[in-house]
Amino acid sequence: MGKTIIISNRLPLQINITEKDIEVTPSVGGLATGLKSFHKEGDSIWIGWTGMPEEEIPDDLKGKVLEEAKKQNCLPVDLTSEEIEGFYYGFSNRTIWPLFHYFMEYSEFEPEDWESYKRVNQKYAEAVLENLNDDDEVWVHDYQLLLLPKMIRDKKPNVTIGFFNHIPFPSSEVFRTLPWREEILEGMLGADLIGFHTYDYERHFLRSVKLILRKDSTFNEIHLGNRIVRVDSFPMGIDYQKFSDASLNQQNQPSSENSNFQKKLDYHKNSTSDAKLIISIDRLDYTKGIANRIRAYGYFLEKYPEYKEKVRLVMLAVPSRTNVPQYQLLKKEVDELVGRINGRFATVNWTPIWYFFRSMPFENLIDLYSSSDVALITPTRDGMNLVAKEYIATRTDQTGVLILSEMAGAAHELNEALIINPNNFEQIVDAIKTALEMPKEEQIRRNKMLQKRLKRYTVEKWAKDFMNSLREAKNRISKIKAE
Ligand code: GDG
Repeated sequence: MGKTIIISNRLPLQINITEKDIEVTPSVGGLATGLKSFHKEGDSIWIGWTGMPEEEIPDDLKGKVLEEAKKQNCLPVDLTSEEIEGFYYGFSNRTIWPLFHYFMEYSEFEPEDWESYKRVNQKYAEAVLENLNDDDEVWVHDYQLLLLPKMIRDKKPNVTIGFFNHIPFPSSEVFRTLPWREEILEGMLGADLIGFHTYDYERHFLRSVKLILRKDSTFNEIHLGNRIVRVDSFPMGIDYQKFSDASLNQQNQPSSENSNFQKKLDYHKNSTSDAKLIISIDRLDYTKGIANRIRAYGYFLEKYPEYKEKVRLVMLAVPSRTNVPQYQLLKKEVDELVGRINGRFATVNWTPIWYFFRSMPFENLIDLYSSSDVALITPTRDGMNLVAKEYIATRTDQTGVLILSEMAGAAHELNEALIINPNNFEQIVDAIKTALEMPKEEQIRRNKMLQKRLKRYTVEKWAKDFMNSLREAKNRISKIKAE
């Protein structure tokens, strides 16, 4: 067996150009955090974009970028500003992302963006084909590269290809509105195995294939002439040990980080008040339900005034896709909402919301997870949501309460959390109260079960399961062909 080639839009590293040199930092986001552990251990190369427009990398630093990427077994695909606009901000994030998260009114159908999406998928395909041996296995990731499996298959009919979709696959009634729906489905069907986080996404996909391509499936398999495509669900886990170890280490040695954030958190921890901490962590994205979460928190303070000065919401919103108008509008809305609630409820000794619009070092994230009493996670749609799982893993003393939206893929596995409908304010408000008042024994009882499950189904197991299923699917096809 050869190597595994992982392909995703972004590499797990981010290149920034400083004065006359380059700076390499890890990239933030669910896919990168999750797959990094798999990549580190195995014999794999990772193909993707560095996050910098090609024109902005000076010629004399191009070699250095390649060299730095290679140190981490990564191969950069260069994208021009024009490609980033059409393929990434355009078709990926103004068409597919909103549509697949049921924000149909945000979804734009621009033929030029579609053309760019096809061209850039072809560019990734060429990068793969240049590095591909016949016995290699190819693992394509996510909604930016839906056409890639077929593009590779057309050139290498026998190669093993897996595809995993990290975001929801919407109901066929939503998916069918896409003008390029046939090409997208055919692109995905170039894989031998197509994986989703949940059974629902898998059913939606199979139903779309039946409705749009008129292809039936039997026992999750679609027969396409001389090929069979298997479709299955693989709920992504986390590197459990990494999060629980980091949390234990943090508790033993106070952080030396002297950031504004750290000072604030230390202040909160050391303050004599018994104020409880609720955390909220996401990329600033309209699918994460951030604005409604703040509104619900405001409503909570109004409905239960006895909680004034007794609770604090620490909100970390990581900047994301800042070129897309909806994200700019959301930023404005969140700024205003935070201002309004702080303006209305704050006292001399107390600010109800601490809001950070930036990304934070891993250690701060761990500190935030482990020093809070409640995690409030209320996406209106979310493929999985790893933050919910990471929160549970850092609770080494098994206290803490997770409030989680039923619209997150993770809700299917985390039944012991307080599960809410993110559109039901009253329910969120009551869940906040229940969480703040939950007896320690009950918190421990719930978290014990959650931790047991998350410890067992880690990201490593997820990747192994996917790859084993891919091999099984491929072997079965070869056997059928031989018979
Ligand atoms: C997509 C899907 C699916 C966040 N802020 C910081 C930071 N993070 C890390 C978290 C976590 C990751 O980013 C976020 O993952 P999520 O899963 O919550 O969300 P998306 O980025 O939307 O991911 C999602 C995922 O793909 C995987 O398939 O679950 O549904 O939308 O790991 O820890 N990390 C650091 N600083 C931060 O400020 N270091």
